[in-house]
Amino acid sequence: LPLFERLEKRIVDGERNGLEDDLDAAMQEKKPLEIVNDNLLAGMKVVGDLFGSGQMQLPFVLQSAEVMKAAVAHLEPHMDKDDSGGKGKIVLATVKGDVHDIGKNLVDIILSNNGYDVVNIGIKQPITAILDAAEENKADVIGMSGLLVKSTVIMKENLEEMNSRGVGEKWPVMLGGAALTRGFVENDLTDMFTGEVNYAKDAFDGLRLMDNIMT
Ligand code: B1M
Repeated sequence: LPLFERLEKRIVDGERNGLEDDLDAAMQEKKPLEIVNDNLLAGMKVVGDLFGSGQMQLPFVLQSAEVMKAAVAHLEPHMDKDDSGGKGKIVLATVKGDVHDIGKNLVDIILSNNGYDVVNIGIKQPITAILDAAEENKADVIGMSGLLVKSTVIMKENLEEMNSRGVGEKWPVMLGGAALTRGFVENDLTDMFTGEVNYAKDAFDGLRLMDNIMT
């Protein structure tokens, strides 16, 4: 297979052997982020479709996720960076009950590489932990990720909790993840939340939103 198709297939097959060599060769032709967007995410999409239609079992999805993570970790040091920091601080978490973190970690990379301070507190985080981290780190923004349909319900509950604690206006909230839609955020969450809630379609949309919020 040609190099870029092979890279996509590596994600689908969960094949790590020789991954770094292929990535190094790919970086001769494309920027690391283009490789992530064009090839690696394309592979993850195939994995999601195969899993969703019952043609792939969970342990293989996990292997694909591991290869995806290894690939991003190998590319990350080569990405263009604005290391200045200080443009603003965001606490990032995957919400309670949800283990998916590849997307959240990509958001972390994109924001960190573009001058934001990111406090990434990990997966399965209850709102109490998210708010504690925002308070302790004097965050400007709270970011929540979730990929399960039930995580969209959790996000709504989290905003309700922020309302009831009276901290809705303290932190603008950014939400993302495959189960969310702009419609859900704009129709179901904007009015019930006392503060500002934004939907980010992908990591670059997240960066654009952060730039808007912080200026
Ligand atoms: Co799971 N899983 N999974 N999974 N998994 C999905 C989400 C699913 C859609 C697959 C499917 O059925 N087609 C489905 C959810 C269905 C639903 O809720 N209706 C599903 C399921 C069912 C499950 C389990 C329940 C399976 C089981 O146990 N029976 C289980 C859940 C466990 C739990 O959470 N409690 C489970 C487990 C797993 C693995 C552990 C095997 C693995 C995750 C590994 C990991 O993340 N460390 C996994 C994977 C890999 C997937 C799919 C295949 C791929 C997800 C991914 O990484 N995509 C996924 C299929 C899919 O999404 N269509 C699936 C790539 C990633 C870059 O995209 O995260 O969307 P994404 O992030 C994007 C944007 O959404 C956005 O930017 C990113 C980059 O552009 N974004 C943000 C994300 N967060 C953001 C936050 C922001 C801003 C933007 O600001 C804060």
